[in-house]
Order: sequence, then C-alpha cells, then structure tokens
Amino acid sequence: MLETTKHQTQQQTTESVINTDALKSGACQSDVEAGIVNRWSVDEIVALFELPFSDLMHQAQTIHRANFDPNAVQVSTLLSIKTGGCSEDCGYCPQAARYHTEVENEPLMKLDDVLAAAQEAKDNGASRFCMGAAWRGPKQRDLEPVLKMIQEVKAMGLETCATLGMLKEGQAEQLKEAGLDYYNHNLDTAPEFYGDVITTRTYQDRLDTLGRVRNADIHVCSGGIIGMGESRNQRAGLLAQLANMEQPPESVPINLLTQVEGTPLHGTEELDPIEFVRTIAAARITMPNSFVRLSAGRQSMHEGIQALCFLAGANSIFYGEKLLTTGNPEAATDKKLFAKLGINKI
Ligand code: SAM
Ligand code: DTB
Ligand code: SF4
Repeated sequence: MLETTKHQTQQQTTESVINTDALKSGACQSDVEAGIVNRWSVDEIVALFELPFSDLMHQAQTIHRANFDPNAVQVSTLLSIKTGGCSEDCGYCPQAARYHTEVENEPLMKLDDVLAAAQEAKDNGASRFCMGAAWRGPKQRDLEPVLKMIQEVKAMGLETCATLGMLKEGQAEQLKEAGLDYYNHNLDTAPEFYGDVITTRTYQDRLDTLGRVRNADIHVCSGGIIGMGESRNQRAGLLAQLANMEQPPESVPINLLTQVEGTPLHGTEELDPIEFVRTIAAARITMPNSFVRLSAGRQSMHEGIQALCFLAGANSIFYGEKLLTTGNPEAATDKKLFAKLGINKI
C-alpha cells in the first residue's frame, strides 16, 4: 500500500514536470504576449529537488544530451584585476573592506600583466578569460583601462568575460564595443533570502544591470551561491528567477559557498554535497540551453561529487589554480579528472 502511494506521488511529480514543458513550448500564448514568461513555478522546481535521486539525474542527463555534447565542458580562467577594499557588504565575500580577512588590497593591474595571465590561460587550454574587479561598479575612469584589456584579450583569440559590479546606463555598450562576449553578474540567491546576505545593493539593482547587459547584446552570465544557509525553497527560488528571465542567461554559475574566515557567513553549516548535485540537476532541467558552470567550491569537493555534477548537466568550470582570491584545483589535477571521465575541453 505504502509502495503504491509512493509510486503515485512520483507519477504526479513527473506529470507536473511534463505540464511545465508544455507551457515552455508556448502553450500559454497570452501570458507570453503579456510578457509574463513564468516557465517554472518555485513549487515545480522544489518538486524536482524532491524526486528520487536517480529519477532526477535521469531527467537532467536526458535533457543535457538533447541539447549538448555530454562529454564536452567549457573552461574559463579567472583573474582578479582589482582586489579587495570593496565598499559592499556581501556576507560571503573576502574582498569587502569592512570584513577582516587575509585578502590584501591591490589596485587595478597593469595591462601587460593581465595579458601575460591571459596568455598563460590560453596556453593551458582555456577558451574564455574572465576579469573580475572588487568594485560596487566601475567609474568611468576605471572602465577605460578595462576596455583596453578587453580589446587586447579578445585580439589574442580568447572569449572575454568581465565581472565589475553594477553597470550604469551606457557602460554595457562601451564594453560591447570593446569586444566583451560575456558579463558576469550574479543574483546570488532567492529574493526572500537576499536581504540576509547583502544590504548595500538591491535585488532590483542586479536585475537592472542584467537588463543593461542583455540590451547591449552581451551574453549574460548569472547564477548564485549555494550553501549560505538558505532553504531548499530558496535554492529553487534562485533557479526560478534565472529560468523565468525573458531570455535565461547563456551561462549559469552555481557556486558552493567558499567559507572565508572573517566574513559573516564563515561558520555556516556545510551543505550536504548531494543537495548541491541536486541543485545542478535542477538548473540543467530548468535552463536546458544554458551552460551550467560548476563554479566556486571545487577545491574542497571530492572528485566523485564533481563527476556527479557533470552527470547532472554541469558543462562549464573555472580552470586554473585560483578563482579571485581563493583556491581552485590545479590545472594538472583537472586534466587528470577530465581524462578519467573522458571529458573534452571546449
Ligand atoms: N564585485 C563584483 C560583483 O560583486 O558584482 C564582481 C566580483 S564578485 C567577487 C563575483 C561573484 O563571486 C559574486 O557575485 C559571488 O556570487 C561570487 N563569490 C564571491 N565570494 C564568494 C565565495 N566566498 N564563495 C562563493 N562565491 C563567491
Ligand atoms: C562566479 O559566479 N564565481 C566566480 C566568478 N563568478 C567571478 C567568483 C568566485 C569567487 C570565489 C571567492 C574568491 O575567490 O574570492
Ligand atoms: Fe564587492 Fe563583489 Fe565582493 Fe560584493 S561580491 S563585496 S560587490 S567584490
């Protein structure tokens, strides 16, 4: 009897997923015309999280294979071009001036040093180079040297990405003109949990920056951080925000919180790794055409969990021994892992 009930519940869950698929393919035309493109409700995404693990993985892998080469993973290398001393209060971030961490402030890097790092990333097999700055947002005098960096990195034959904080009117267009392919700006978490983590900029500020990036015809890279003490509902809420965008981000970084001493979120209860894999799978299912990036947190992640993330549909990583200020696996370690799993780099 118990088995029958369980089976029925599973069937209902699967049906609700299929109904959502119908909605996605345009069944609800009037909503689409009105600009309301709620492809996924939070409850539907929670239902994905609640599936038996094998069923969830099967769905994610099926969707992944229908849209991507399942054995290809895109690799981006990060460089912090301006480190520390940031005015914002993001509770996870070692670069916020107000928290006492071991990060040493460094001014904007010189062009030649950035280009040397980009060359090294290219020689190591990265296809995209992402430049990050610890700013609330760039002032015009900050932006100009960064535009030059973008032009030169692009001329080296690398894809370019930048993450510089909030953009003002007109700045995205200047970045586009310089040759920027992707702009990273994360929503970080669900709207309901956001105020527990950041108070110096609003959720709407972030959406506005993403709108400017999209309008300037730059690819959007936007995701969040998991393991900050948010609930499962809130993990689903973050994915709903991303998946329901008029055009979901081309790239969705899913970061596992890297806990840094001195930040308010240091000491947060560690997330169960299987819940992290479930988050990746739910991101894959809800954003079937986006690259889902297994981002921060890999250094402390067993390779078995990383393999499960790739199976769940992650198809992008940060590659190189440093993220912005914290560690990432050595390139040689990742090469061995890719060889073991038969993964090819994009
Ligand atoms: N200052 C810019 C901004 O915040 O938009 C760009 C750089 S900021 C460091 C880029 C992203 O890195 C953040 O939005 C956050 O999602 C992620 N991040 C920062 N610290 C992290 C940590 N300790 N663990 C995981 N992700 C982190
Ligand atoms: C993203 O989502 N993760 C990257 C990138 N975008 C800029 C940053 C992770 C930062 C981890 C903490 C650090 O190294 O400072
Ligand atoms: Fe500053 Fe970005 Fe860190 Fe927030 S995440 S404190 S904006 S560097």
